[in-house]
Amino acid sequence: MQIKILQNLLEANEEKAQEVRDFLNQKHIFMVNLISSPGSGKTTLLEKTLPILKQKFRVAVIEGDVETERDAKRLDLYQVPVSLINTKGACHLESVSIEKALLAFDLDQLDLIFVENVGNLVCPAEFDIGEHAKVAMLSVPEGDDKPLKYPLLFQEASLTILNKIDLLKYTDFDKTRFYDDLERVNPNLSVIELSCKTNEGIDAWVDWLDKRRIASLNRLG
Ligand SMILES: Nc1nc2c(ncn2[C@@H]2O[C@H](COP(=O)(O)OP(=O)(O)O)[C@@H](O)[C@H]2O)c(=O)[nH]1
Ligand SMILES: [Mg+2]
Repeated sequence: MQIKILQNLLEANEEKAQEVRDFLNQKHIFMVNLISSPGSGKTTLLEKTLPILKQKFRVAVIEGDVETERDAKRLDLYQVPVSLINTKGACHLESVSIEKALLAFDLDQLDLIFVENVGNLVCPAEFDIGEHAKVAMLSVPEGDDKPLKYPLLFQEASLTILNKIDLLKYTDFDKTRFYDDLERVNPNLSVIELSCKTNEGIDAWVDWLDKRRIASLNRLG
């Protein structure tokens, strides 16, 4: 019985997610779902990239947080539209809340939307929110074993960002093991090594977004 209910929930979420994606496609908006553990650097990455991206695209952010407006306030400083979803305990965002959050934006004035999902490597991987790409972020201090421990996220993602590479020299993070495990979980996954501290990898990330957005628009014809 419980299994059936969960299945119905997932199906309803996927239906709504497809509606959200169709709607975004009509508006030619590319949406990225940024997923990681709490503290990996999602908000910091947005703080680093918004000033660059704002020069090329009309950008907005949907900020998912269990509680507080803290991250939304951090991003508000960059003068882009920010829509906050407080999940009040839920460990992920769902497509129905994304649909509501989109109402806060003038969608005829946007090219790109980032969703900062709730910090968690498990639940957000299971829920399609109508995004065009999931980006899995992992930071060096979390350890190199995460792709094998949380395979679904790395299978669902179009890109992995390995953040905080400035800390590599202070940890026993084994890059060889990390890449070997990632290859086992998803051999097609691209990886960008990045540091929000030194800015290494930021250009590659902006470039990836640019190319991926164009590819998504071209698919629409
Ligand atoms: N050393 C280092 N610290 C980072 C880097 N990126 C983020 N941080 C720090 O990690 C902490 C958590 O970052 P935050 O963006 O709030 O993580 P979030 O919970 O994923 O949004 C903050 O103290 C950041 O300054 C990085 O590349 N290197
Ligand atoms: Mg954050």
